Amino acid sequence: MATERTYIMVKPDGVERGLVGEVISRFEKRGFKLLGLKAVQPSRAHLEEHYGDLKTKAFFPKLVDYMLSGPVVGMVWAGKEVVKTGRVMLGATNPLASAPGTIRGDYAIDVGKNICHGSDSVESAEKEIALWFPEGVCNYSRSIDKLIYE
Ligand code: RTP
Repeated sequence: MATERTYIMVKPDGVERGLVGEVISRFEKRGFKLLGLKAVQPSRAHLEEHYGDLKTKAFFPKLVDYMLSGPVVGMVWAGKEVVKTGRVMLGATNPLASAPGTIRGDYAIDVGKNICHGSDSVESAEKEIALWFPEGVCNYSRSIDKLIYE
């Protein structure tokens, strides 16, 4: 059975605020497996492709400018239902609607500075992984999985 993967990205505000370790730590401690990790300063064209579905939204130019304001840290995590669970761990898009205990609910206030991104479906996760990690990511087995999965 193929393991589900998701693309999680700490946005420029999260990087500058020193929250990269916090985001990694939460996914690690939950039991998900890290397959890829890198800091990048993406181009405008790259971001416009990543957020292609949002091109017609009024906030699109502001979103791209915000994402261009500094480096981002992209990561690929794997595990059971990691796409859906990853979104739950991030919290609602608008931080003020995010539950305490989620990343956005604990660390953010405004929607335009919401710290992190998480793929919203298995299909978009695979597209985003191909876009952000064209060189590919790791694949390995872990002995600790027997302590995490029944
Ligand atoms: P993401 O892709 O970053 O995980 O966010 P999402 O699916 O929860 O939300 P989406 O609707 O795809 O929006 C992408 C990002 O655009 C910014 N945004 N600004 N009204 C606004 O000003 C507004 N709405 C959304 C946020 O940074 C959001 O994460």
